[in-house]
Amino acid sequence: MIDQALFSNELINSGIEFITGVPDTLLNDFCLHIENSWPRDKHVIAANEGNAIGLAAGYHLATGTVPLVYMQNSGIGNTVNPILSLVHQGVYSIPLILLIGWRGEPGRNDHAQHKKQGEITTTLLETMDIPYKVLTDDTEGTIEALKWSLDVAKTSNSPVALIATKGVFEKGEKAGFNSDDKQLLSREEAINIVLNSIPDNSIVVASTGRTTRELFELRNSRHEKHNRDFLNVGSMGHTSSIATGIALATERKVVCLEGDSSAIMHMGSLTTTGVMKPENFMHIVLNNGVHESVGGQKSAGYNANLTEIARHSGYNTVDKSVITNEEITEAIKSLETSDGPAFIEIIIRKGIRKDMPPLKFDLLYSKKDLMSNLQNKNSND
Ligand SMILES: Cc1ncc(C[n+]2csc(CCOP(=O)(O)OP(=O)(O)O)c2C)c(N)n1
Repeated sequence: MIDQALFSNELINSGIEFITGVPDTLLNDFCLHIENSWPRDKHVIAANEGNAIGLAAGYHLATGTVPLVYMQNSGIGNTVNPILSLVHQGVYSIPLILLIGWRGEPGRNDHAQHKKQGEITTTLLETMDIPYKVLTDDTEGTIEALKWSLDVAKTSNSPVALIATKGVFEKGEKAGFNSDDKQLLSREEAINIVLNSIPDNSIVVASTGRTTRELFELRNSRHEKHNRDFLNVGSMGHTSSIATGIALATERKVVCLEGDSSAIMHMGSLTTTGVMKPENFMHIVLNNGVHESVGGQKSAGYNANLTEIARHSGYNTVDKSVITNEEITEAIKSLETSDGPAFIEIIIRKGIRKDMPPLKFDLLYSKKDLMSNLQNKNSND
């Protein structure tokens, strides 16, 4: 693994003065190092990867320097529009360095949601006319590739990518629970309380990362079936849209359980749900203020009043975020019969249970199981 301070110095010495992006597991240590060492106005953790391209383009317009945008390859999709219609050579021709974590790299075992994206990562870049180099665990090679990328970005006035394979920027160690937050519930405790408080046959849609993993484990430990859950293991930022789509087509209660970064990634969808007003829909955001599942980098969740945003988008709320078992139970009860969609923000503590097993399940089987449950009007599951 490269020394992050050395890499950061190389960036500064090469004239890169602005970094933005969405954190990724494979870039975990790089993201944390930059978060802790770069000035607050020179490193921005963006809501989504397209947001990061826009910020970087703006910074370039104001300074003429070449910004760096980091992301997991699953975020390339979010950048396609601003890359092709803003920074591409045929449009405003803006030089950027893209640092991309390569999940699902061919030949490496990874989860289903990363496989296709991993397979076509380089093809996608080629299709968008973005030259790239693949970084391996070799410090000298990485520094050389950085120099190459800057030269090419500057001479071509367009984006260039560095693709990081596993082990180049990743420490692999995850933070445990922070003892300062002891008065707050863990995500797992909060999910358990939600499951205790909603009707048994509610459909639960959970967001990518720890939330899906913990919901799955809780169903096992509670001896409950999985056929009422949709685990949105990929497609970050679209969980509440999936849940709203289900809610519009069923009379059952539909509960979306979502991390704050996931809710923020495409937060415009709140306004769509607010317009459609499904009365059987409850959106619960588990706000720890960080991107826990990829290393604990800050998210805007610590700064935003999600309850107010939801209220003004057309949701019914309890007017404030909730923290304790009693507050969560009370909030769910008071929004049980609601004349529109309901929204609850639970403030939870940072940190993860380190002995949580990896999520292993058959995606197609679980989809069929959920669909037959949803389409069986007599089902009590
Ligand atoms: C489009 C996209 N960008 C980035 C990622 C990588 N990623 C997976 S989980 C996650 C953080 C999720 O944070 P949050 O929703 O707050 O839940 P937490 O992990 O904190 O419980 C990120 C950035 C992704 N899967 N998809």
